[in-house]
Amino acid sequence: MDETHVAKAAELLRDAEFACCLTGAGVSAESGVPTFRDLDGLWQDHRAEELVTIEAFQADPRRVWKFHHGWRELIGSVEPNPGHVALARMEKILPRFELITQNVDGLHQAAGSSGVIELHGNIWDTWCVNCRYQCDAKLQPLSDEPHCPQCGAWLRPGVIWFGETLPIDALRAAQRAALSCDVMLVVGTSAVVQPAASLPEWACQHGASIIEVNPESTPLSRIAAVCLSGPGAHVLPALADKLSA
Ligand code: BV8
Ligand code: ZN
Repeated sequence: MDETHVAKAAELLRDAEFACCLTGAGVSAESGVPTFRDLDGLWQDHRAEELVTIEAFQADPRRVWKFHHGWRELIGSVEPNPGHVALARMEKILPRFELITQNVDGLHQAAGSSGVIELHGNIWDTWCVNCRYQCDAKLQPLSDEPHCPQCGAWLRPGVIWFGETLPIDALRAAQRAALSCDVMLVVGTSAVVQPAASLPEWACQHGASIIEVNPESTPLSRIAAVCLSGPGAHVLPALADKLSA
């Protein structure tokens, strides 16, 4: 991690009236949550389209629930890492800081971030496919093949599957932030999944500086004012330390 790049990123964030942050699966990697597309990613032995789509659920709800129960069990056993904690610190250090995540693991909230904009839902939410029944699987453990206590239909995980539109309030809030921020910190995303991946482009087109935190380069690297090449759990605490110095 290049110290001059960290210093430049800290200066951009310090000078910003409004900074926002977009995170992807990479920010949770050091917590032990596999990323989607990296070599040990969840989808290497599954095709995403087979598991995280409404069609897959309608075709075989048991198989999709098996995947999501495993996903919940794994996420339930991990803790936020220093990268999540550093982002929660930035919310307190900077005048205005909004966090947008593609992740469904709830680890930003567990680390103390507030007002987190969850673009793809949350793995602990559970909805009925037929009526308005909802529940929080953290508070109310579910059977392997959960059905609605009110109408008997299947329950589903409260995550946004491929081919499903994002929660309109979350998407609007994220788009508003992208169009009005001075700086966007982009952490741990391969910038493949739309419409989330367009947010940094929108921010850049509206004059914001992009800071990318990722051990690899991505399609966003070309528009980044600063690329901090390294894991979020090391880079983000260094950045937060610089900001609070
Ligand atoms: C939509 C919830 C309108 C599930 C997820 C055909 C039909 C239908 C739609 C499409 C289509 N073709 C394209 C689309 C659009 C589609 C899409 O974008 N597809 C992609 C694959 C091309 N999008 C959608 O369907 C969205 N809805 O468009 O609605 C619509 C409706 C109908 C028809 C058309 C359009 C819905 C997308 C939401 C899908 N749900 N998650 C679940 O989680 O179980 S997406 C899933 O991918 C996760 O949320 C994840 O966060 C997200 C993005 O991935 P990343 O976070 O970037 O993770 P990834 O593994 O890819 O990268 C990790 C990065 O971290 C890497 O860069 C790595 O280098 C880095 N890293 C690794 N270690 C570290 C690190 N960085 C920092 N520190 C480290 N230690
Ligand atoms: Zn119901």
